[in-house]
Amino acid sequence: MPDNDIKSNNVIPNDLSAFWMPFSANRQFKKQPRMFVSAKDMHYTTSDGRSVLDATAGLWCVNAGHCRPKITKAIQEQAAELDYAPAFQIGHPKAFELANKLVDIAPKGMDNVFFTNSGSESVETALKIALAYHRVKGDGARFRLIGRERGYHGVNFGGISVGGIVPNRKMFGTLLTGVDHLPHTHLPKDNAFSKGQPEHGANLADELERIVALHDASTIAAVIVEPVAGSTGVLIPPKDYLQRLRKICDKYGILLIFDEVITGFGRLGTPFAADYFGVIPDIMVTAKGLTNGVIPMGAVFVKSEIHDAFMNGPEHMIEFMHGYTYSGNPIAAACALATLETYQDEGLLTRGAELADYWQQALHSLHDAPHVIDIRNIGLIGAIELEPIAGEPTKRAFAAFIKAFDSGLLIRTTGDIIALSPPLIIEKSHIDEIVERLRDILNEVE
Ligand code: PXG
Repeated sequence: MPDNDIKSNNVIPNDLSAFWMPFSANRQFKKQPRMFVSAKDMHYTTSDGRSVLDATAGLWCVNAGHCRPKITKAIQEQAAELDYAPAFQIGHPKAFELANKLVDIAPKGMDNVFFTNSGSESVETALKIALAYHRVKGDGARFRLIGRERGYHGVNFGGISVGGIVPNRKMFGTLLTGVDHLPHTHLPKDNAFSKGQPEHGANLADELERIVALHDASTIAAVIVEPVAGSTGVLIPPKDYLQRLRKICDKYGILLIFDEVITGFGRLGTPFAADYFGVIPDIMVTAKGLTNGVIPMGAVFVKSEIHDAFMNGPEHMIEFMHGYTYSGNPIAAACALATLETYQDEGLLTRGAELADYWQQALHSLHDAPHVIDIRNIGLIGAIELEPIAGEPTKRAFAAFIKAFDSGLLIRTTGDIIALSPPLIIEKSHIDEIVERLRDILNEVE
């Protein structure tokens, strides 16, 4: 049997060669494919008919669980009623309704919403709003953007420039100029096995003072950070870190952007991480959970002062030269509205708070499992960091991922870190199952 000729299941194509898969080990995958063919609530079904417990909400996005009836119905009905409407100079009601509903659940003062189609596009949009805002205010010398080491802000040029993941940056030339980075806050020596926010590292926010001293505040437009860094292995902000960052930004007139693509829509047990930490950014980047991951859509929230600063000049003129063919797309908007309704009906935006203690205890019970060098958690996010195999980084965690998949558990790995972010409908029995399976897997991997 050729390598790519998968088991006789007529829903699977025989030839896997044409599709160049994103962020995947293509050759390994095509030799040993893993496919999902259906999903319901907490579980996927594989092409060979096995049930897989979803401990990652897809890719941190299926917060309400899979194939939820209201969402499915809303998409079906919208597709039959108004499939597409031009996004520029013409509207349709659901995009406005959605923006209003989002503002209702957003942190106070974030009164305007710009729609995109992904987290990456939301990031680019936020960076452009920040630069243009200073310019419309007559402060156009503020062109610098400050990101953070180990930050992930999607894959477009602005996002990889302010991001801090070396392999995502090094292939792609000069990137944006005028970018600098804060240090990351991962301090395993001081903070290993912290429950919730770590004690040490708030002082790392003061590095912004050093960056300001180097470049001068008058050249800095914005700082962008993930409140909790997800992709690089769940880096939880030390106590008081975000508060200090907010204060320094205020002191120098620098906009603070929170990238809430992962933390938005209930992941921490509050609607947004801004609510959890009590730190309100000027711009908030979202996607993923906005539509339960079902239809691609992102949303950038801005404070009304920022939006209003653009609303000048002749009224027939376009105020902000930016937007996408699919900004506020009718089917995406209908999907997001039904998602918000599902969150509301089931209290999902705050459900994480009820389960966070149980989740924490369950995860930390793995502290004595083989290879484990750190466990971190906040809300319904968790990470288990493994000791890398000497000279072969990522191999152990990838082996754990494959073993988990084969044994009916979906986890995510990044480097040698297992990241967990289950749908917010998770029950305690699922949490127990995740932890039990992980223990078995860690016992088995080399
Ligand atoms: N910002 C953050 C904070 C993200 O986590 C993006 C932007 C980009 O979103 P899009 O929709 O363009 O992919 C993300 C995406 C993982 C993982 O397992 C994380 C993401 C995507 C895929 C996998 O860590 N985050």
